[in-house]
Amino acid sequence: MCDELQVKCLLSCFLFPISVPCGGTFNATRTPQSISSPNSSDPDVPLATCTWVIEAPLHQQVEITVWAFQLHSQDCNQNYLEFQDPPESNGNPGIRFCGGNVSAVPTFYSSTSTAVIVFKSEVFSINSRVGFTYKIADCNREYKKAFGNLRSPGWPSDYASNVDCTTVLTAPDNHTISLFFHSFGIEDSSGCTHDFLEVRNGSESSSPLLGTYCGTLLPNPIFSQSHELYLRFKSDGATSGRGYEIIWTSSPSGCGGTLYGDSGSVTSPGYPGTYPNNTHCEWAILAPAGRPVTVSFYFISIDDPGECVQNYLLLYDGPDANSPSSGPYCGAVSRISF
Ligand SMILES: [Ca+2]
Repeated sequence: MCDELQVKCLLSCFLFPISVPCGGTFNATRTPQSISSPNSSDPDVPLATCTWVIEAPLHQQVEITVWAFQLHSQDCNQNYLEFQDPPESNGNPGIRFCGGNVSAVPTFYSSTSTAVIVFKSEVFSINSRVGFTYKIADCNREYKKAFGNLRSPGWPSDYASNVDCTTVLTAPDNHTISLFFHSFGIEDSSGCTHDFLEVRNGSESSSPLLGTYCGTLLPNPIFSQSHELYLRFKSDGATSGRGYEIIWTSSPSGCGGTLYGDSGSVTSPGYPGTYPNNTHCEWAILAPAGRPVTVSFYFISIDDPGECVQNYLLLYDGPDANSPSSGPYCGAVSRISF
């Protein structure tokens, strides 16, 4: 039998070292709320992981802004901050940061109404910590990454009246951006004066206009001339639509890049115009783990002398060009599936 003092000692001696209280599930609101990792000066506190699950209401997304980030070790396997985006990241690694440069961690927006933040560190101390704010994301956003998906506010529900949303895409410096419309339905009006999506080549409302879109016809893809694109979506007080779903990617070679998500679209550069000579595009299609990818072509027109040696399309069933391939394809074909 042990007395009360011994029980307390057993609890504090055995429970504290194996569990630093951190993580949990939190509901995002419109007001930003702050969370930071625990701070323990006890050198016996072992390797631990904090997992925060942040939930927004249905059809809303979570915005995470990191304001403190430090790791005492450069070992990125054991010390990192990771944003996960379930269910899209189901099984796939999330976006991971290590080292501890807070300015290198861009604002994170979840794709669905749930965001997961994982902080793994060999110790928790003032030299190894993370602090962030979370809230329901509003529709003004700046994405600093190489690829992603854009959906109109409220998607897959119809967009609301009187919204005015600005999105800036910033890809890595030497990249150009490809923007593919996958679904589109914005109230049609002459000159798109009621509701519209406008796209500009640059990061400002004054950057050169690439197009203003409304109606239900899928707009042609957009290929930027810089690593930045500016989008503004505006609706008036009456008549809504289902909005839009856009897949975007970027690469240093003018075409190609990573395409990520449940479904999407891709075209050759300049489509529906002809592709330029000496075009070489490589796309990587990345789906949530355990989900086989189906690729369907509704239009192929590749001009070649006949053997598909000079001009062709090849598909690789795997992560790189060492994977089993299908093709080469050339000529004119419509509606084939893999
Ligand atoms: Ca309208």
